[in-house]
Amino acid sequence: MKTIYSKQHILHNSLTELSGGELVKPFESPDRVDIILNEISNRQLGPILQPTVQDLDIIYKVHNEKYIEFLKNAWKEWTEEGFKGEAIPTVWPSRSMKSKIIPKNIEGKLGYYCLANETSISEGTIEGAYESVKVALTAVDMLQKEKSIFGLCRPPGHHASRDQYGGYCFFNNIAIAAEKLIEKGAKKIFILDIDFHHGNGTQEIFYRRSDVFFASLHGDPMQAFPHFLGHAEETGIEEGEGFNINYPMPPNTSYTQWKKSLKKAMNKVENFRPDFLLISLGVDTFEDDPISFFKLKSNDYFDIGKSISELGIPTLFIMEGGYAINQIGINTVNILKGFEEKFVSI
Ligand code: OKP
Ligand code: ZN
Repeated sequence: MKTIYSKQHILHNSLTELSGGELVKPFESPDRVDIILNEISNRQLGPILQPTVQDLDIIYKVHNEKYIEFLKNAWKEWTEEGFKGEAIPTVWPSRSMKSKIIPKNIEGKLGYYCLANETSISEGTIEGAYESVKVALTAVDMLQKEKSIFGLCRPPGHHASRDQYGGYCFFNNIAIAAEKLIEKGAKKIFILDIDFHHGNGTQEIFYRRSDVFFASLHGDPMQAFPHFLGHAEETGIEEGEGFNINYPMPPNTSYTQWKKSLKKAMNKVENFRPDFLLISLGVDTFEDDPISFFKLKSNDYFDIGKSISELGIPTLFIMEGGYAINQIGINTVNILKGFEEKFVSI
C-alpha cells in the first residue's frame, strides 16, 4: 500500500495544550508521524510519497469562507494584539449568549470559530493544516488506480466542522477527500470513523446528505470528548435521515465488544454499496492511549484491517488520532497490513 505524507506537517508545531488546567506539551505532536513512517519502512508496507500540487479551492465545498479567512489570519491578529502565548479562546457564544453576530476582535473570533480550546494556534499552524489537506487530496488522486491508499494526515480533521476548529483539527481532511471523489464522479461514499472520539465535524458536514453515509464507533459522549455530539439517537435529517449512525461505547470496552459495533457498521456499508470506503483511522482505541478509555490490543488492529478488507471496496485510510506514542506505529501499520493481506476485490 502506498503512503502519502507531507514533510511540511511540521509547520504545525504548537508548544501548548490546555489539559487539566495546565499548559502541557500537545498530545497531537509531530513525532507521531515520524514513528508511523518508521514502522512503515521497517515493515515494508510500500512506497512513501509526498503530496502533489493540488487545487485547494475544494476546501470551500466543506468549510465556510469566513472560517477559512479567520484561520488564515488568526495567528497574525493574535500577535498584533501583543499576546505572548499561543492563541486559545477564553469565551464562547455559549447557550446564554447566542448572538449570530461575529465579533471583529481576535479574542471574540477565536471563541466564535473554536469548539474546544485544548487546541492552540501558533505560527505555521494553518500552513500545516493545508499540508494535511494536500495529503488527503493526493491520496484521492492515487486511489483511482489503487485498491487502497494511506493518507498519513497531520493535523487530523474529523472534529473540524463547517466553521469550527478544535480537538486538534482545523480542516476536515476526510470530508474534503469525499467531496473530491464526488467531484470526480463517485455517486456514493461511506465514511467509517474508527477513531476513539466521535467524528462530530464529519457528521455535521454530511448530516443532511444521502450520498455520503457517516458511521462512527467511539467513546460514549456522556463520558468522553467531544461531549456534545455522537449519541445513538443522531441518525441524520431531511435527505440525510438514515444516513448517519453512531455506536457510542462505555469505558473499558474490549475488542470483542467493539467488534460487534464494527460488524453492525459493516452491514450498513454492505447495504449502502458505496463506490469508495473512507476510513477515519485513529488508533486511540488502544489500551494504553493516554487520553482514551477503550481496551484494544496491538494484535486486534490486524483483525480490524482484515475485517474491513473483506468488504472488497476501494478504501482510503485517512489518519486521525492515536497518542500512545510508543505503539502508534505498530497499531497503525497492523491495520494496514491486516487489510492488505486479505483484500480481494469483488
Ligand atoms: C482528537 B482525535 C481528554 C481531553 C481530550 C481533545 C481530544 C481530541 C482528540 N481529557 N481533548 O479525535 O484523536
Ligand atoms: Zn481521537
